[in-house]
Amino acid sequence: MFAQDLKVQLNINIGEEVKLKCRNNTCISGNHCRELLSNDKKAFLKLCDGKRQGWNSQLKKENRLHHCEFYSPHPVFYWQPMKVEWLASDPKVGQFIEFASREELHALWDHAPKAFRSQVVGTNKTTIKSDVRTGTQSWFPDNHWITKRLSLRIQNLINMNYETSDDWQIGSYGIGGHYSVHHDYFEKDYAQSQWFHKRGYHNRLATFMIYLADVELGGYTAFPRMNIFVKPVMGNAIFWTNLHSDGEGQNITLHGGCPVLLGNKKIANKWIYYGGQMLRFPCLDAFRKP
Ligand SMILES: O=C(O)CCC(=O)C(=O)O
Repeated sequence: MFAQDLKVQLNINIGEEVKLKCRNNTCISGNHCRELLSNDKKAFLKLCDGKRQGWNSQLKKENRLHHCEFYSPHPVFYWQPMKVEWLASDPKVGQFIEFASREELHALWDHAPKAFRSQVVGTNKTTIKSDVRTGTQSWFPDNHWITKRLSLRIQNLINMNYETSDDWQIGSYGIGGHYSVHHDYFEKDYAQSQWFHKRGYHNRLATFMIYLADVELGGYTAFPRMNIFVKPVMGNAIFWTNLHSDGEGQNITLHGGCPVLLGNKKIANKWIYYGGQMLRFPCLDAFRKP
């Protein structure tokens, strides 16, 4: 079965809901309010079926990057380099293979707060009910050995300070569960009115997402404006940057979670903020070239 068929059968309205959140192009709901081009919706669903579009002038040339390497950007990876598949360079998108062990994934899932709520989006301090996301989630702070351990690994891997980050967001989707296309960064007006901006966090610079389980069918993470889809594989993680070096949102990072066709999708998200990275990235463009 393809994502398109499931969309019809389960009456999933991927992408449409996002429009409802915009009134006269004015944002009324955080980051989930960009007008979607029908091309984005089409490309998203195609990627959800595991098919890429042909490369065209709309898709940035430099994003055709694709290569794999053993990556040891910090001495902790000296004996065991991380396997990485680079998918795009600007913004940087990479998939880390076997980022976490099964024991660590079970620990993260088992110790996460169980107060799962359905259909909510936001940060750990601001949560709003939404119809663009059909799944459950909870927030898990960095005060537990497992969250601290994984956050430190991320910090060493992508050279970003995790002290200015959201708590871990642990999410799960059943059959038909999906997350319509959206950006992880917040619209300027919304960001500026929020606690994280006032504390100097600014906006979400990077997303680091771990897949906690395999999904039998569907559930890809798809980026329609970069022609990228990633299959959820237990223990793997994806990482991308959401902002330009001046802190403006990278609109080509539009992405979403495709409908799960068979199985259960479990993910853990860590969003790292722009504020707090200045000592690591005096000029935020200075990402290591793969
Ligand atoms: O489920 C996915 O693959 C994407 C999730 C996502 O985009 C998010 O949680 O912000």
